[in-house]
Amino acid sequence: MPKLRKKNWFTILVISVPVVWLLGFVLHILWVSRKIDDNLGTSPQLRAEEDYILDSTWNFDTGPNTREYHWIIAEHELNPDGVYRPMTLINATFPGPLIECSEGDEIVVHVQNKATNATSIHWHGLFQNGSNYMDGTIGITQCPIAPGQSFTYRFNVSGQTGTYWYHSHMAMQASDGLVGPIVIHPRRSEEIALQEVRYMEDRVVLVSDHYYDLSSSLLIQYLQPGNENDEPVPPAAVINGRGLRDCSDLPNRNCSTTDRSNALFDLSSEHNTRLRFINVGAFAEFQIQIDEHEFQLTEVDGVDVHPQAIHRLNINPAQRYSIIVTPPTPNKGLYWMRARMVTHCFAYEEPELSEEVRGIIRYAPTSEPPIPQSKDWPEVIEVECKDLNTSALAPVKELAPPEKADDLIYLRSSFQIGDWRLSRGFLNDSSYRASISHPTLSTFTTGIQEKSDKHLYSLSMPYGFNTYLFDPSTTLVYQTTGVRTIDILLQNFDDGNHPFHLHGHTFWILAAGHGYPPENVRKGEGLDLRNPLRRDTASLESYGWVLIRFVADNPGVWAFHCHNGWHNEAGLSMQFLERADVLAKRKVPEEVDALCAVEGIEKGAGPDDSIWVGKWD
Ligand SMILES: *[C@@H]1O[C@H](CO)[C@@H](O)[C@H](O)[C@H]1NC(C)=O
Ligand SMILES: *[C@@H]1O[C@H](CO)[C@@H](O)[C@H](O)[C@H]1NC(C)=O
Ligand SMILES: *[C@@H]1O[C@H](CO)[C@@H](O)[C@H](O)[C@H]1NC(C)=O
Ligand SMILES: *[C@@H]1O[C@H](CO)[C@@H](O)[C@H](O)[C@H]1NC(C)=O
Ligand SMILES: *[C@@H]1O[C@H](CO)[C@@H](O)[C@H](O)[C@H]1NC(C)=O
Ligand SMILES: *[C@@H]1O[C@H](CO)[C@@H](O)[C@H](O)[C@H]1NC(C)=O
Ligand SMILES: *[C@@H]1O[C@H](CO)[C@@H](O)[C@H](O)[C@H]1NC(C)=O
Ligand SMILES: [Cu+2]
Repeated sequence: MPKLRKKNWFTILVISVPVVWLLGFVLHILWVSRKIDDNLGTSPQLRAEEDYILDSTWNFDTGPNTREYHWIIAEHELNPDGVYRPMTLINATFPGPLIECSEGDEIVVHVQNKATNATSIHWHGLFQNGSNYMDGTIGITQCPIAPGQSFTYRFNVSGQTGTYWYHSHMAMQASDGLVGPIVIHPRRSEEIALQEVRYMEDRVVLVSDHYYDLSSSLLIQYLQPGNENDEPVPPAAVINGRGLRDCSDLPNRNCSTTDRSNALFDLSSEHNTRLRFINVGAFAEFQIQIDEHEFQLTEVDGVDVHPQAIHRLNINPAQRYSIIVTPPTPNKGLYWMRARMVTHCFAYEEPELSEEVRGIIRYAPTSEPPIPQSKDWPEVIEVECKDLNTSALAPVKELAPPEKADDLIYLRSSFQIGDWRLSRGFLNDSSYRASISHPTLSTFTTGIQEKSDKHLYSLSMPYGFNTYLFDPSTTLVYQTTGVRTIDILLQNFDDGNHPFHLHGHTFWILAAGHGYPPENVRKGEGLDLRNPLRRDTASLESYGWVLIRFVADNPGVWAFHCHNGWHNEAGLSMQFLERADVLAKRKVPEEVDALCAVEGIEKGAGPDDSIWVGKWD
């Protein structure tokens, strides 16, 4: 080996210093940028206004397309209205991303659960015809997605258009932030026919009650002995995930409103805008107004209706309404949108309560912070738990229900205080408890395919409650064979307002009232069947009743439940197992069944009654 001369050493040194320095610099930059990336991935944020504006260049007439999404579900601390609270979010953003698609499209959502509790996503209002196992309903169509697990929802959207949403169907997890909008576009020509007031811009507006504590801790308090159905009162509300609390009102909370503001809607001052309201909250009914604006109501739960001019919109949890807003003349530029919770239905005085949340409608950009000087509509605030009067709303696409129902199911909805002073929700004598590891769908299909026990179910039995496979005291399952038309007459024996939702269908609202249903209603006679309103979530008012009709033609198991999260968890839920003959021949895909075998699926489930009373057998 030749000996290095001194000069060479010197050269190496001179060259290597800047090289090492440069290398270090590059490594440093890489490290910093990786850190920034990590932060972008995990530091939670509020959804940007533009994310909820529908695509103005949407091509209505192509397709079908596949819309594919990757969602990471994880826990974060976020302060949507100033108050920090633990939340469970999709991709660290509140509320969840918009799914915008056309009728006929295939939706693929890869869900990766990085949270500490199990989850599931339900696609509210979607028919899932042929894909019942993608309905996302714990205890009914699937087992939860355990922490650390992934699951892919894959289904086609067909036979429906309009405004829908998605949410977790695991206990009350939706209320911790797992909610988001879905919009299904029809063909252009159909859209023009169905929406009778033209508009140029199109947006979604999510309204929601907003709690400061985790739903799991509120739920355990609500269900504990001695609580007579005192639903937790939400201290606040948000519009598109935003609110603005005065932190000095909340000395016991970690609150900061730096970078927080009311939801801001920059609307065109020339053209009409469609606003698709969705109540994604757990409990509160909202009354929505825009100062000095009248608007046209044009859609109810995905069903386009002839325009109705109103200036106040009442919306219950899970319901959707589209309104068309026309810019006023003269135009003041700035107006308040007010979303008020109907506090009459609240069980107690909540010291932290701020019942109204506001958004800002802005017609022209301003340099100053936008503070509207607009005036509220003058009438008094609602004093009863009453829904919007929908009897004047008529669907554009006329569809008369079958003239007579094959079956009438009359059910009494009530809260009863039973043993151990536990207050629970009942449909007649049944109070639902989700069987986390044995969803109805697989219990039925595997039961039928593995055992040929004739008594297991009776396919020759055209209809009735399946009390052979399911204990009706906790799992009330109405089973049908073939296609049947079913009337449900629900009567409310308490003072709450219950937005009842049927999965997999829209139903007709045939009649509604208060007190005892009249004889003709009980017999299903003398009803106006000429084009009654159809929707998927109907209000059962305080001491009221409602008669709905639907055609049980969608093979699967479909939940029918109160969409008030607290009431659903207290047991106000039953199921329809439709077309048992068709379903018996179908298999639940392996990847859906496989969810049940994973450890941790019960994490985050509502409390079992046995935690208070102990187990007796
Ligand atoms: C969510 O995050 C994943 C992983 O970073 C990414 O692939 C996906 O595009 C994000 N989705 C949305 C809707 O932001
Ligand atoms: C969706 O539609 C496509 C094309 O019609 C079909 O091949 C596929 O099986 C459907 N998927 C489901 C889940 O029904
Ligand atoms: C408030 O919450 C934020 C976010 O979790 C945290 O960074 C901050 O330290 C908290 N402040 C107080 C006073 O607890
Ligand atoms: C609802 O509206 C209909 C038609 O506009 C009207 O006949 C009816 O009296 C209203 N019902 C209530 C309870 O106000
Ligand atoms: C529910 O209870 C009412 C009152 O006892 C009864 O008339 C009705 O038939 C019951 N419904 C069912 C489906 O059993
Ligand atoms: C579901 O599909 C079946 C068979 O194609 C059809 O008869 C039925 O009307 C559909 N039901 C719904 C709710 O989409
Ligand atoms: C997870 O579920 C458990 C049990 O219900 C509950 O105590 C805990 O607070 C939940 N965690 C989150 C982040 O929701
Ligand atoms: Cu209810």
